[in-house]
Amino acid sequence: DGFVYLADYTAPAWRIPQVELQFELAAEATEVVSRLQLVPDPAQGGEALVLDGVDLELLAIAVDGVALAADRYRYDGRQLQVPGLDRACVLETRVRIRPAANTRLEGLYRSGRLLLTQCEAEGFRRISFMADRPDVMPRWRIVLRAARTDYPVLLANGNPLGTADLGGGQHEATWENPHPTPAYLFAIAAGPLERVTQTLDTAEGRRVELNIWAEAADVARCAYALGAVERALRWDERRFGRGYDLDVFNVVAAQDFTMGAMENKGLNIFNARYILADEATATDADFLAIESVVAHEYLHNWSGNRVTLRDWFQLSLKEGLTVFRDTEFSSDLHSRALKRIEVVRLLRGRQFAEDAGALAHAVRPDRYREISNFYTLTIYEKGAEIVRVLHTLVGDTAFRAGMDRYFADNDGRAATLEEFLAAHQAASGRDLSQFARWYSQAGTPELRIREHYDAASGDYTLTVDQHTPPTPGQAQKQPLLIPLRFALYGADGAPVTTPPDTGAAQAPGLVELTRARHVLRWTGLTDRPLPAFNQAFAAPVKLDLDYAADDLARLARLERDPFNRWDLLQRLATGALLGTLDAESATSALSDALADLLDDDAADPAFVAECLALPDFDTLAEAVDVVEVESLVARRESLVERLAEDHVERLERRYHALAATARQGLSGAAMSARALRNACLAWLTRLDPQAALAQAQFAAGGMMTERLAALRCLLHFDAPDAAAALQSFRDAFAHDPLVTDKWIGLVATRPHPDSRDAVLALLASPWWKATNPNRVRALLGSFARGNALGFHRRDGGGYRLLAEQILGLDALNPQVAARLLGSFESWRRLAQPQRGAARAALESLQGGLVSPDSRDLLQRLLED
Ligand code: B3K
Ligand code: ZN
Repeated sequence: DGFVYLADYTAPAWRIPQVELQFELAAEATEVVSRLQLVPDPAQGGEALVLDGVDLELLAIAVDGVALAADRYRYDGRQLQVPGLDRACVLETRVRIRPAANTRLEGLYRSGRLLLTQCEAEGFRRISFMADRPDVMPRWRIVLRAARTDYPVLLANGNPLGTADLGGGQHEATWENPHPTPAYLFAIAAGPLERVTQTLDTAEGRRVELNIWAEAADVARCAYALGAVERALRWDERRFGRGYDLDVFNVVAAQDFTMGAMENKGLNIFNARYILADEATATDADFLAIESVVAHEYLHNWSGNRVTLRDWFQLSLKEGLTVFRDTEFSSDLHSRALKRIEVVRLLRGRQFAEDAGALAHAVRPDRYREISNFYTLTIYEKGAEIVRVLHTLVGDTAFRAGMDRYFADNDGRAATLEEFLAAHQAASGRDLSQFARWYSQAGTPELRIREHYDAASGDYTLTVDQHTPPTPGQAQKQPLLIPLRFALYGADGAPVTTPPDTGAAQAPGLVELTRARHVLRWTGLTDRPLPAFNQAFAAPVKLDLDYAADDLARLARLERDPFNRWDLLQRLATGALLGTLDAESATSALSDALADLLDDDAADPAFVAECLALPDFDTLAEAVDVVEVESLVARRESLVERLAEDHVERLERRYHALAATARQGLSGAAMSARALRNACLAWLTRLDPQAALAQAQFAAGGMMTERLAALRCLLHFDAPDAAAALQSFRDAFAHDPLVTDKWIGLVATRPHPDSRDAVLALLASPWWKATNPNRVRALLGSFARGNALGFHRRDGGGYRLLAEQILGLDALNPQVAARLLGSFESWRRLAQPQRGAARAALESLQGGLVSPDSRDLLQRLLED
């Protein structure tokens, strides 16, 4: 049936303790000589040798130095079989591969003047023969040879051993990676690279050279990323006691890269957008994203590389854990509350939708057809939330002890989620068997909470019911172990400190839900209190509560937890928009709360900006059963307009008052000031047909954060100067692909059905580069994911446009095509006529898609 099943796992029949590779690099044709030390595992019963190798041109093959006759092996373009081997030996092969023709950007490929690799998950098999599975972990020696003028810099995993001139314009570099490392972490990079560099001494006393490499024109924009590497390294020493383990840490920036970045051992390769930054070309959000992605990849060195995965079903063991770690890094360095808001917006807008749509899957799936389709928000973000739940349940000290134990017990090994849980179970003394259901059960749990207060007796109860809706292949769900944080506020506004009688484990303000229903009971309360729940979003759940609008507004003032203050305002807005609260009282309560926030010069301006930003379209769409696209957008627009009208003077005052702080570079205060100014600008522009303020901010030049926000206002509100502004911006940055992606993203997200025409025009222009994943995401990804009115046009024109492009991209870069296809994940919840139009667009792809990636997704999207 084309599936790989978790239950079918068997240990490798052959171990490979050592690999030696020798590359003769050239863009058109590269030759790779491989020497694999092979050792049969007697426990596996003498199975024949089978290695992965996809589309390799096999030039020579020998065992222990003796060439193999043609009848001694079989190679079908996918796998190499060598029957009859039964003892330790060295297999030597020579193959030819074609980097310049590789548009998949998987294996060895060309990006501009560089040669680069991307091997996770199963790309190494496109470079040479290998047991391409994460539980085979050799040590590596890598020799790179190339023409010195074309490829002056030759990088690979591990430590540099030396270089040599080979004469005739050729040179070579030798690298050694002494740590047991699976093939998915293999990497090389070659080309005219320059670097920024820094040397430091680790806490364990190792002298390490940190380098960020880029092409000459870009190297001046690498300094910020270099600083981020150092911060991540120091933070992992402090917070998790984890040191760095090689003499060099190399990072390379690539313009053509399918994902964000890749944590290859000692040689991270990055999408240039997560490295290159200066104030003139990168926004504040870009700087923060760069820091967090750099940290993410660095932190993988322990959670992923030193301790790797037994098989790909364990993917969240490294990804969820590493997202948890990078999120803690950002929270420790900047505002914890703002980071939480950012994460929860992503969860609610995107991961909850994934969990509720056709592509829902468990954080540890039990089968897959194509593993590339499982690099999802569920594996990453929900996986990180589950680690956060564990942290909440056991507390920080036991969590750290559990992590120490996990790293100590599994260093140099390929581990499973069971082993992760076993380490935490041993360190905390807690039984984690019910907790483990979080990994196997898909879908977002819902907590329905109802209160009852009896004024005569002073009895107050909260009845909490948990329920997880069915998902594909999982009709029935078991209760999860959910830590529910809560606080009660009395009539005087002070927290009620008496703990409830719950009949369940609890710490102050925290009850552990284990059953389908829990009742929390207080006695002797003289007034009905106001309850608040899930502070800091401690559990990734949906809450169904029946507050009245003015209770919500009052609670938003009383609540001590900053995340929840923001969330209560989001709840007010959602209630007003979806009609679950009385619209007028919710709107005026929200408006009053925003007035207080805008008047509060002591509050963090970035926090105020987050409160002004109402739930986005995706979040609202996820919260309704049937998505009426136009009416949802229209209701949201009119609420924003009403709120903007209520507060014109306040918005103008804050906009101007923060101007001086906003000029203070990359300080936290300046970033905060720019965040609120740009939020004010967007609201003010919507009320001003001339868009005078936006025009002035655009004309003032300044930092990219300010220019881009102004340009967005001009384009999205159809300002009179929009076309001229776009033209001047386009010309100023025509040489810079990353900034070009930014204006293309703005054009693709202009909130109007006719924005489809602009997308079509760009597809027919020289700006379009189907082989560059960033460009595809900027134009088509932004259109499909960030332009509700354009993508969901009533006539289906948005869906057809995307489907046609997916068809073409599928033959070039399957992972990019499959990603775009995922934009249809919630199509079944669309109202007519969109649902029918989306189905028609999907059905038009049947028979046309060639990659296993897209075919798997299409099948799951259309399955009943
Ligand atoms: N581990 C890589 C993702 C690779 C995905 C390949 N299809 C990036 C990261 O999560 O750090
Ligand atoms: Zn990762």
